[in-house]
Order: sequence, then C-alpha cells, then structure tokens
Amino acid sequence: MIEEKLGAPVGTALDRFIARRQEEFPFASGELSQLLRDIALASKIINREINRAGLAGIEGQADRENVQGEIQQKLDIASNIRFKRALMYGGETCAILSEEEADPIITDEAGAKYIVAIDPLDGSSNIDVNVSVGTIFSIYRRQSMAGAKLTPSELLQPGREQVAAGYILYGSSTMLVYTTGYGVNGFTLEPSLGEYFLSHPDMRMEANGSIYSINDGLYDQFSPGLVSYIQTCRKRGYKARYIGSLVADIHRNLLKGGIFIYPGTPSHPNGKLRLLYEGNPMAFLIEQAGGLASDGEGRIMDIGPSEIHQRTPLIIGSKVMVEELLEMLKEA
Ligand code: AHM
Ligand code: MG
Repeated sequence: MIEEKLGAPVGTALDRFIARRQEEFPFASGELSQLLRDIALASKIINREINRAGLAGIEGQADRENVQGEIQQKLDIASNIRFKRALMYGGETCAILSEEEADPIITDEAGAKYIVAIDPLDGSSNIDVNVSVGTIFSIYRRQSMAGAKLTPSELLQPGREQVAAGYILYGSSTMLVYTTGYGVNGFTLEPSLGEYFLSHPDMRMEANGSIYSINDGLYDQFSPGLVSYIQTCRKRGYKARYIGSLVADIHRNLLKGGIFIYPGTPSHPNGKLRLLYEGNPMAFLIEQAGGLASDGEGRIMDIGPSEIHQRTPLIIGSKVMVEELLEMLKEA
C-alpha cells in the first residue's frame, strides 16, 4: 500500500517530509515539492507579520475593497503580496487565482506546470480581535503544453482535479495541514527554529461527531430541511461552535468530529464562501481525511466552475453528519 510506504515518523521537518514523499513517486520531478516549500516559506513571513500586527500598525482596514466589494484589511493586502511573490519567483506556477485579485495572474514562467488558487488570509476581519485566521491553497496541473497560452477551462477545473491542497492556521500555534491525495498530514511551526515539524501524521476525521458550526444569525433564512437538522442537533445536545474563521472552524471539526455549514439563503443563494479557494481545497482535505463535502445537491469537487470568484453553499465534515443533513434537505 502506498499509504503505508509514505509513512514518516512524528517530528520530521516539513522539507524532509516533502522530499521523502517525492522520492516515493516515480517520475516526480520536484516542482510540486518546491511549490509546497514556497507556500510554507511565505506562510512563515505572514505568520511573523500577524504576530506583530498590533505593534507594526498593520492591523485594521485598508480603505480599499476587493473585487467582491469586501473591505480589505491591511494584512489581506500584505499576505496577497507575500504569496504572489513566493509563487511568481518560485518558478513552478503559471497562473495564480487569488481572492484579492479581480483577474487571474498569468506569470512569465513559460515552462511552469501548476495553477494555484489561494485565499491569502481568510477570516482577516478577526485579526483586530486576536482570533485565529488562515491561508487556504489549492493546486492544479496545467493541461496545455508548457509555453502555450492558458485556456479559461484550465483555470476553471473542477476540484477533483486538484493535485494538492491545504491550509495554514495562524492560531495559538501555527499549523500547516496539506494533502497531495494520499492522506492528510499536519505540521506545527516551531517558532524559535522557524521550521514546521510533523505533529499530526495521517489525520483522520471521526465518521460521526457532536459539534455543529453555522452562523446562527442567519437562522430565519434557513431552508426547512436545515431548520430541522439544527433542531435535531439542539435536541441531541450537540455543541454549537462557530468562530467565523473558516480554517479554524474546519481544523477543530477535523480534529474532534463535526459539521460546518455555510448555507445559501434567499438573499444569497450561493452563500458566502468561494468555490475555488475555500470550498474545493477544504473538500479535498476533508474527503482525504474520511469526511464529505457537498453544496447540498452534489459533491463540491464535482462542480464545474464558471468563474473564478464563484461562491458555493458548503456542507462539510464528518460523513454521518453530512449524510444526515443531506437526507433532511431532500425530505423537506
Ligand atoms: P473572507 O474570505 O472575506 O475572510 O470571509 C470568509 C470568512 C470565513 O473564514 C468564515 O467561515 C466566514 O467568512 C464567516 O462568515 P459570516 O461572518 O457571514 O458567518
Ligand atoms: Mg476567504
């Protein structure tokens, strides 16, 4: 079994872990490994900036809006710049799709093989109040020959085509969690060494759980099926846990078992979260850990995107919980 072959002892440094995995894949040329290292490096710089934000005067709003009309935080802009630089100078990325950029960034790297979708700093409105934030990334292989002009369909591949995805959680400790389709592994940043070490090997999500995470302020707009499910959770005495920072909410549920729901509502039928750099990477990770991710009708990773900033309802988490909610949505 390849999964067994890929095992690595706890405490392995991220670079070594990535290199060891690459050796296991025949024909792997190392570019994906380098790309993952580039992302890890940029995340360390952002981690430093987040930690110092209050002192450096870089928390708060930037008096600018992104393409979706949302007010950007100063750290949204700084994180976007850090990741863009890391990905562009790294040389493995031919296109970057960022939550903070209206259009795809096509790099000059004619031979580069990978397309990266990224939310550089998710939940950034939480920074001012010292609550966890995150970075979410998703990696696709280009389909055209190196050097050819990228086609729109290459930039809009369904999530099932992802070759890697992950998140960085800037929390009480900073963690990088990623998958390349052979399970999920979590690394914790050792700040004094500036290095990520394997701390959560082969992460698996409980098939069932007792945590539900949803913005209860939207309750009056929930569909009848969703209302029944939430009432069921309450009757069973499940814990309601919602940080409002996707990475932190998903990370907790991944470790403890649970369901995260961001539904569509009559005013926002596709909800709030973005398919390419929030829904798909989280779906890839959670499925790899044994969970499920749906938009209420089908698998998140089977959605064929029509535009890069597309939104999607998101129901994601422990398999039994997601299945039960989907059943109730169907019956209602
Ligand atoms: P952002 O990408 O603009 O930071 O927004 C995404 C965040 C997620 O982290 C979180 O799950 C969600 O917005 C919370 O939204 P709400 O405040 O509507 O519950
Ligand atoms: Mg976001």
